[in-house]
Amino acid sequence: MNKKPVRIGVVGYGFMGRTHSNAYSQLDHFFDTQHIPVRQVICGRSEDKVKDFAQKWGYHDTETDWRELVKRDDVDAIDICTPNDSHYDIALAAIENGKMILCEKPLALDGAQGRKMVEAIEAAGLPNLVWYNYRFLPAVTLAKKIIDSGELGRVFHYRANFLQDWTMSEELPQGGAALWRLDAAAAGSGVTGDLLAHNIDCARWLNGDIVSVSAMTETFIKERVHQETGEVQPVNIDDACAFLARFENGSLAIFESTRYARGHKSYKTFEINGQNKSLSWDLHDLNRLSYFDHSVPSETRGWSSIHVSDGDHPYAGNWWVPGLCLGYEHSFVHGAVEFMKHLDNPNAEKAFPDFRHALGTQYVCDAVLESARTKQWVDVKKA
Ligand code: SOE
Repeated sequence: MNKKPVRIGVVGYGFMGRTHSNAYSQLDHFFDTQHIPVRQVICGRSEDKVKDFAQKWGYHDTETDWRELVKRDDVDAIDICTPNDSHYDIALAAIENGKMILCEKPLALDGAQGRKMVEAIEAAGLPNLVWYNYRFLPAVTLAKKIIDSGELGRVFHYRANFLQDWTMSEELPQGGAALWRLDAAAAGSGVTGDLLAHNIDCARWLNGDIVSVSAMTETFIKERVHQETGEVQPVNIDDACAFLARFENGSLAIFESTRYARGHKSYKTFEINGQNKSLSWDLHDLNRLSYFDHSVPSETRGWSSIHVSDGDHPYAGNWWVPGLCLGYEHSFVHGAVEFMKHLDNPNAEKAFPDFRHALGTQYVCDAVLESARTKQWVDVKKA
């Protein structure tokens, strides 16, 4: 097959720079898309680190300034893997230079920024994706297939958690490398934009739009030393957030996220309860989807556990032989695959969140934070 290279310029060589680079390096070995990613340029501020990264991950070239990267003629798409406060500026400059964009989640600091990004990229007609990766795990994609078939019947409930415990120490600084997620200026918000945004993306994909929310948030540790300035500064992120929500389809939801759930590293879950069937999933057992079918005779009825690793399960057949497991990193490969498939066939329905879908998620996050502030139910804007 005559492959069409998509030359990618990645901004950021941290955690996400690695997950995306790994995805680009694996894709063509396991999937047969016509478009294939090429690791063209890696961009980051430290010349030494960016050179090391390029060598390790097979990039053709390096840049130390994203403003130069977005202008390059040998780059077709910009992949934004930097802290949230830079997504807007990099995206707008990339759009001005006619580049496609793959942007880390959340789309922006807030809905106001996100809306401008959507308007600009749609006016330019450039393909775009936001890396909400968990929907590309085979078990989550299988849940989507089952829900879309209508088998669940009327949906009554949706519940989701994302629990961590890594910020419980008062000694942990905020801000700067690796800790920018604790600094509201860089992150926009705490667990709402960082963790609940993942759950909201999956929920809206699986169960439709969320129309209103009622939330509470808490900042347990009120001051921390800023890693860059050395000064003690107020902490302005939400350490924990829980909210109730109503979906457009009439179902009710409860979402919870925290970085203070001792013992939980990344416990991400969802459960959906329909009239006929229920499904539930959690990230710590990511290859399994739990399935309850009320039509089974009562003697043998119960929750069954589907190991989503067979040849005809989503994505699984492209990898190893049936029964062998996939992991976190594969979700990024699958996200990149869906983007390449979209370039192959732009008129087919997209299986990935684009900027507009991610704006809808951002609007839910904004409504959640507003509700926590005002102690009122808040209606969610339509993206
Ligand atoms: C935070 O700890 C974090 O790394 C998020 O930023 C990611 O989006 C999530 O997938 C895992 O947790």
